Amino acid sequence: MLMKPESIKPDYNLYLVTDSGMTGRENLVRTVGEAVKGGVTVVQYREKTASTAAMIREAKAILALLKGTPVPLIINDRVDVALAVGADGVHLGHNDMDPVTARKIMGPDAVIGYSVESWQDLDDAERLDVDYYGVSPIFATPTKTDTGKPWGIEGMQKLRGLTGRPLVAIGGMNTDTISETLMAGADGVAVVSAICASENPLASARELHQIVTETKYNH
Ligand code: TZP
Ligand code: MG
Repeated sequence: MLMKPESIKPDYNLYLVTDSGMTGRENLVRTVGEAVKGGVTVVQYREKTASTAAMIREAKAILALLKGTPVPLIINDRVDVALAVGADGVHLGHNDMDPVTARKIMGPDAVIGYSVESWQDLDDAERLDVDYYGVSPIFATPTKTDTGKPWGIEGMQKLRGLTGRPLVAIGGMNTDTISETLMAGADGVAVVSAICASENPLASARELHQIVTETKYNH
């Protein structure tokens, strides 16, 4: 497996996953901009309803605002959209394009994330050339209800003992839960509603980022 140079390894600390249903389509790009100002370290564009044309337009607008920052843009599910806009990578689950094919298409420098929803997913993923795992879900969340059994804090601890790959926790991550999740071994936390449904995405991102850095570096 090719190792990426340090310079293109993302900082997974605070990972924003977009939801246009929460922000409103017209506020999506602005919300991402505020979240980046507030300290998010990765942006995943996750869009399940828009047309491909609209996705490409929106992803391009997000990429434009990330230009000049170290924050990478990851596209959920859609390798074609990632390539079309020149995004940094894709996030895939076991029903999406397989990571071997995605790697072939996107090349060695692309960031490929893989959702780990079960022990079987972990087993499969360990054999694959992927860059990080989305540990999904940590807690049950109204944002996504068609999930497997939540891993909980104990599941995160067990996963941490089994893999050296970066673990990004998703599902129910908010100001009350991120500390214990990081202390259980997560490298970063991914949030949807904690930022996309916030009245003040900048302030929410800032608060989450502060908790992440205090937990990871001052403990
Ligand atoms: N995948 C697993 S849980 C989830 C996704 C996209 C939603 C997480 O949303 P929230 O609002 O941060 O709990
Ligand atoms: Mg998917």
